[in-house]
Amino acid sequence: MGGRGKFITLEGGEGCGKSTIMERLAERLRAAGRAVLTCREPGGTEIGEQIRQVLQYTRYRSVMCGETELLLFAASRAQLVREVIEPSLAAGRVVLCDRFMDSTTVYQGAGRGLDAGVVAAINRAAVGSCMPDLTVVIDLDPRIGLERARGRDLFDRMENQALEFYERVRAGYLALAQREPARVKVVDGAKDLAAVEEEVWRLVQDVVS
Ligand code: T5A
Repeated sequence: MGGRGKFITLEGGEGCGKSTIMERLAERLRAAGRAVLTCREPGGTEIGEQIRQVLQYTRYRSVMCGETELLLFAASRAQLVREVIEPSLAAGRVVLCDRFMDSTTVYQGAGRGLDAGVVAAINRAAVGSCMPDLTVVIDLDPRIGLERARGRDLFDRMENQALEFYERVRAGYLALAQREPARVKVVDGAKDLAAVEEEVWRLVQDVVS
């Protein structure tokens, strides 16, 4: 296939259904004849997976400052963009990414309260011109999301926060969608899985067709 591919990111709070929806989207796109690459953040490269370990590892949880956390997420992303995402887009693939720069805007900015201008500058340095063509935010009450995510292999650093933290994250995503309505679309994650999948599929089709 000729031409640059499309870059689609999935965002939302814990347990909103991003990973499940991403796998279903990938299957549907492949069935429609598209070459698809899926990836997740933090991680997705050997370096990124090592950074993920540092971010996730409980021993560091109490001592890691917000600035370190911000830079580690950005470092993982910088590597993923250059090593995986850009080459895949150049090869014409549809790239689906479970979390991307908006997670940093929302978790480190709105959630942790780091300076929005600093977070935006770090994000820009990490992604360069590699902006998503579409970002789908799966919006869900964090109490439902955390309940769904319970029992999974938890990403400990973030999942032991107080409920107010996740409320700020949710509000951060909704504010982002208001600021960038052309790129960022919100889907109601409280609907059943099939309904959420259909809604996201419609948005994706608008971008890939
Ligand atoms: N982070 C990440 C930052 O702080 N800054 C950053 O820059 C980045 C990139 C990542 C953590 O790191 C933080 C954010 C996170 O705290 P993670 O391990 O990747 O952690 O965890 P999450 O991305 O939060 O992934 P989760 O697995 O928790 O959530 P998903 O992927 O949204 O949910 P999913 O698909 O696994 O579904 C959870 C369960 O719910 C069911 C599924 O079947 C599954 O059992 N489900 C539904 N049930 C009913 N109705 C629906 N509509 C459902 N959708 C899914």
